[in-house]
Amino acid sequence: MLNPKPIGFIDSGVGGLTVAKEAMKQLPYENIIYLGDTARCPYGPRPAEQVIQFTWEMTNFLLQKDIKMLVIACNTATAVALEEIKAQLSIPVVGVILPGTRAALKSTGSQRIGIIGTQGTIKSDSYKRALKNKSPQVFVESLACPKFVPIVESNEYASSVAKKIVSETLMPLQKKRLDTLILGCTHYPLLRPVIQNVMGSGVHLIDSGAETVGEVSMLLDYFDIANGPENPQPTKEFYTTSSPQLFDAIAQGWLTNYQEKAQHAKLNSK
Ligand code: I24
Ligand code: DGL
Repeated sequence: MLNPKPIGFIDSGVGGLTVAKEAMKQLPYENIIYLGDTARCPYGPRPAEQVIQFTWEMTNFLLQKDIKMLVIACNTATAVALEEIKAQLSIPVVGVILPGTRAALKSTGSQRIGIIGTQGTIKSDSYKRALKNKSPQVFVESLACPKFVPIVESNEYASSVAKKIVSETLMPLQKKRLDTLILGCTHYPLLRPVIQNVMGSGVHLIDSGAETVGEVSMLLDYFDIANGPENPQPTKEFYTTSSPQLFDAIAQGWLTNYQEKAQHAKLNSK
């Protein structure tokens, strides 16, 4: 049974396009709707209550578009809102945290895993709990990196400034003898070369977003709702809560063959 309904992706802004890009690559026949709350980005420094509220507003917007599955492509939103949203929806809901922890546990030999993310993600302790829940003996070191999102968003992610900030920030992880580090934030794949350089080649980096699409693919098969080659030209819709032009500029720079025009979304705050 095919299901031509779209898969919905929500994120605090444009960072979730790293997840959407991976989805377009791994699932080329799926119809996609992406909503980024660019007007209120970043979520990382915000209190959990507020992030939960905003994530519900985005979820309700996409439910009105009749999606078949919801991907919470933002680590900060997943960390605080996934359980509650999953419990209340009747469609499958996927977050970016569990798939990354699974990949990390598979990768680690020494049982010493690091996790980096926004303040909200690290404060929630969601990654650490998920790791310990699956593998109680594993050693986990978490670190909030509040300067990383601003480096990416100021387009400096390949500069010497990035190199300096990343190496200073990751200092506390250097002596921890980690062999695996989870990139627990949508923006960090852009800093991957710099992070790899700072951590050294002995540390395996896990891109939580890329891992998530593997889980989406598995669930589409499990529920028998995947699309195949009979849908050769899947639809892509993009919504943003701020300027569609600015959104398009970033999407063009990041996605291959981005030809769409983003639309403005108005979310209902209670
Ligand atoms: N990257 C991100 N956010 C930005 C940015 C960026 N500006 C330059 N680059 N701005 O996230 C956020 C604020 N905007 C968003 C649009 O609406 C208005 C407010 C990371 C994106 C990851 C896909 C650098 C940059 C780019 C193109 C592609 C990738 C990239 F310009 F990192
Ligand atoms: N999307 C967020 C995350 O993955 C990063 C940007 C933000 O702080 O909103 O945690």
